[in-house]
Formats: sequence, C-alpha cells, structure tokens
Amino acid sequence: MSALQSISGKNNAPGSESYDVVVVGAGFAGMYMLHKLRGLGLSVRVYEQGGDVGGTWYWNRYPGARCDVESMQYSYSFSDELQQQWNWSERYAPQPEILRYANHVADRFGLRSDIQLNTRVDRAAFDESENSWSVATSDGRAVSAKYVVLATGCLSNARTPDIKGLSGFKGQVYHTGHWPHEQIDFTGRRVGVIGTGSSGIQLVPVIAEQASHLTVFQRTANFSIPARNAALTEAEREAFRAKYPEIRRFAREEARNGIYTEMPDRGALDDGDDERRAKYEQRWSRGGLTFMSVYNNLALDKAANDTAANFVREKIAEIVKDPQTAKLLQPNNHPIGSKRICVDTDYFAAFNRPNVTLVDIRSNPIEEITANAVRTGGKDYQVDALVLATGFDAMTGSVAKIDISGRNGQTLNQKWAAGPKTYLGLMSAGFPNLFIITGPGSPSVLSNMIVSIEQHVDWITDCIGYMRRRGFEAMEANTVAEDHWVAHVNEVAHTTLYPQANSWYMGANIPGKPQIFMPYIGGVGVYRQICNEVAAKGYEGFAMTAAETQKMAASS
Ligand code: N01
Repeated sequence: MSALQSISGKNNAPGSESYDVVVVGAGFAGMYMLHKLRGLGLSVRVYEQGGDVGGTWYWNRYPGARCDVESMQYSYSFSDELQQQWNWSERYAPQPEILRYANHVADRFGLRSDIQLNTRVDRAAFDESENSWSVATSDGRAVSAKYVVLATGCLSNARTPDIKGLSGFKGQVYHTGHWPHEQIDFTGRRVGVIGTGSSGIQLVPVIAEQASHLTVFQRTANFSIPARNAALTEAEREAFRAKYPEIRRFAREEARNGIYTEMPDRGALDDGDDERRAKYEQRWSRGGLTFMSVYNNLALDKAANDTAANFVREKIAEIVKDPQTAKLLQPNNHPIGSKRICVDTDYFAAFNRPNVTLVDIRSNPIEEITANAVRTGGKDYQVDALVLATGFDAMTGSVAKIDISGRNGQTLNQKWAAGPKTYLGLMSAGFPNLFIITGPGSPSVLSNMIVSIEQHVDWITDCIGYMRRRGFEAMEANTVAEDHWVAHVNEVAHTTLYPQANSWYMGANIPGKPQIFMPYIGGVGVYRQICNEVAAKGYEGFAMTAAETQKMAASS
C-alpha cells in the first residue's frame, strides 16, 4: 500500500492531486513562501485552517490587538513597491489594518488561487520509495507533494486552561487567540480577564472603558513599556521609506532581534546612577520594545538587569495610585525581558479606574469557576463574561497537532517528546523534505517575525532551487549536525537570564511540556550568517539523495 493510500484510506489513482510543494498555513510565512516558490516555477498548494489569510492576525482580533514592533518595520521587505506604497496609519497598526495588509498582499501578488481556506492539514506521511509526502486534509482529500513546508505559526495553538467549573460557566467565554468575528460589546457587563501577558495587557484598558466592572485575575505580574502609539504623518512615513534600504539591511544583518535601533556599546553598570536613569527615562518616553536595548548586558547580567527592572517597578508605582495594587502589579519573580516584554497603552493607569479590580491569583489560585463567578480566596467575583488571555502552546503546539510521520514511520511527536530537535530550526532529522518556518531552534519569536520569516523563506527557496538544479530528490538534516545545533541553542540560552523565567519560551506554561529553551538566542544577524555559510558549503550538515543513486552527503 502506498503512503497515499495508507493515510487517506482511499486509493489514489494516477492523476490524483500532486504538487511540488504543500505549504501549511497562509499567514505571513505561508503567503511569502507561496510567492517565492512560484518564482521557481513550482506547483504549490497552501492549506489554511482559517477562513481567510493572515494567520495570527486572522485569529487574534480581540479589542486592543495591535503589533508591538513598529509597523514600518513589521512589514514585508521583499517588494520595494509594496513597502513604498502601503500607508501604515499608526506607529503600531491595529489588528484590522494588519489583516487588511495581509489581504492586500494576497491580492496584489495573486496568491489566492493556490490557497485553499477552511482546510486543516491533519496528517503527512513520508513515502520513502517515492521520496515524497502524502498529505491528508480535513476535507477528506489526500495529495502528494515532494516537499512540505510548515508555516504554521509559533503562537497559533490557543490554550484554554483546565480550570475547575469552566465548562459550567453560564456567561460567554472568549479566548484572545480565537476571538469571534462579530463585534463584542462589553458595555454594561461585568467582565473577568484571566491572564496578564501581552494579550491581556493590550485588552484590559479597552475593555475597562466598556465594562460596568472589570476584574483582572493576575497570576504573574509582567513588565510592560508604554507603546507611545500615535498616528504616523506622511512626513514620517516618507522619512522611513527613504531610509528603507539601510533599515532593512540593518534589521537582517546586524540587529539581534530584527529591529532597526541603536546598538548599545555599554553595560548598565558602566554608567553612574544619574546617567543611567536619564537613559531609561529617555527610552521610557520614546516607548516600545527597544527599551531593552539601552544597554548591552540587560539580558546577561542580573545586577545590570535589576537596574532596568527597578526603574520599571518605580514607574508602575508612580502611575498606579493605590499602593497595594501598585505592589501587586510590580513584577518580582523574573528578570525584565526574560519573559516576553509587553508594550501597552495605559495598562497600568487602567487600575486607577473605579470599575477595575486586580485580583492576585498567585497567592490565592482560582478555586473554581461557578455558573456566574470566579471563586478565589473563598470569595466569588461575579462576572457575565470571561476573557481567557491565557496564551498558546507556543512554537511546537501547531506542529504537534498534525500527525507527521517520517522515515520508518517515526512520528515527529515521538521524536520531539522530550523537546523539539531541529537543525537550524529548519529541518528535523528523519523527516526529509519537510521544512519549518521560524521553528524551534531559530531566532523566531525573539525577533521581528517578518524579518525571520523572510530569511527562512529565502533560504528554503534557494535550497529547493539548488536541489532541483543538481537532481537531488530528498534532503534531510543529519543527526550529528542536529545534535550539535540543539546543544548550541541550549548553551547560548544558558549564557543569558532567559531560562530564569517560567516562560512560554521554555514551554513552562503548558503542564507536562518538556522545559527546554526553544528559540535561538544568538541573534538574527549571526543566525543568518550561519545559515548562509551552511548553504555556501553545499548545505553542510544536511544529506541529499539523488534521484537515481543512494544517499550521499551534499557536503562530501
Ligand atoms: O500569552 P502569555 P499572551 N490560571 O502566555 C496566564 C505574542 N503577542 O497571549 O505567566 C491563571 O504571554 C499566564 O500566567 P503565568 C507575544 O509574543 C504579541 O498574552 O503563566 N492564569 C499569563 O499571565 C506574547 O508573549 C502581541 O503565571 C493563567 C497569561 O495567562 C505571546 O503572543 C500581542 C493560567 C498568558 O500570557 C503570548 O501572549 C499579544 C491559568 N490556568 C500576544 N494559564 C503583540 O503585541 C495561563 N495564565 C504583537
């Protein structure tokens, strides 16, 4: 029985659908992948679970959702016409505008004809005799493809926590990562928000303006920097556009996180108290994620980190009038930046409103959710609606939902049971011709995602082009290279303060998930150089199989 038959249960007669490449997901990664592969003249089918393109920006449509990297930078760079013509309205565009941009890209580059919406990829099996994948989709079809590219997103598998009584709650329950398409009006309603990560921090001030009462259930206080969002003027857009060649080059090649900003050349302890405070003040007034790049050792040295953390804690105390609430909002169990730092608009000030209450569920965990209340510390907080801003099974969650089997029938879930293993975050040994975009082991979520997406897509496209020109049928990471890379990723992470936090970077938010630091922290510039060198050496660390011959190492 062929793999096609075995996974679909159907007999796929000759003439059944076959593509050069199947791409899973039509977010920013999947769309650009399609565009590039078309450039190689390949047949491509993109499957997208959602009802439209946009990925994370299709699903995360909660009130207040917007990007936290400036839009002039959180945008594609591959088309100069596109970046010169698209008008971002604000410094940080709101979700509907980013989704409009995704749709514009789909239309502008004529992508829709190769994208099948409302279709999940359920299974993919590698057929060793054919060196190709058979892919089964939720509409009951099975197709074959030489290559599969997982463009499934790092934060796509929304996680609903297992809280006693949640299913018996009589009001409405919303998850930020699965927000309804219709407008939700909280006017006059008592709303409970569980979760104070980036999503919770963005939506609290917006819902506070509508709700009759908002109760925020906080387990971990987070560091957040004001966004200082504002409308962009035409002059600002023009100034940016004029500098695009340098901005994009810097973001790709020099920045650690794919964002154009000053590179710090001093550590926090190299400055005296006054000078340091002045620098933090300046960054706080400027707003945004680049607060963390004021010094070069905030992620490395706890004493340096403490100076920034203390500054932000002081700011929280200045903003929040009630000292007890301010104290609860001051993060105290992780170094600043070791959990994804948040960017907000009036988050802390929202707690000065008479209709907002903060409840500490670290000291008193939620006991249960009743028909109309959240019970904690023996007290019932009455709510009509609950918002779960409880995050995602990050980086591996959306991959794990697909039943992927590689050589010898081994599944990716089996292989990754003790934590994800990849070479360069791009491929996993034993799974030939299966590429992952911004997978674990690459800078990914520690960077401006679009910069990392474009780099992976370009690399994968070049790689497939190389294989076709030389008649290679299959490509696979070799185990030794993979083991070295996994060790390197781990080693670099442990030179920083990041592993000190219970973060989703570590898988710590998912009960039972192996705790391994998943993204590569070495920086996008360094990482790009490594990937380029690997390619220049004939894809060193990967084995390639020619059509008519046995396996041979590309690098030998
Ligand atoms: O999710 P999170 P998120 N009981 O995992 C709490 C990106 N993003 O959706 O920290 C009670 O950060 C949990 O508490 P704790 C960005 O990369 C970007 O907010 O585990 N509480 C935490 O407070 C971000 O990092 C933007 O103690 C529970 C919260 O829920 C990533 O997405 C906007 C709980 C989850 O925070 C994820 O952010 C939004 C339980 N059982 C998101 N389970 C931009 O601005 C979880 N929590 C671009």
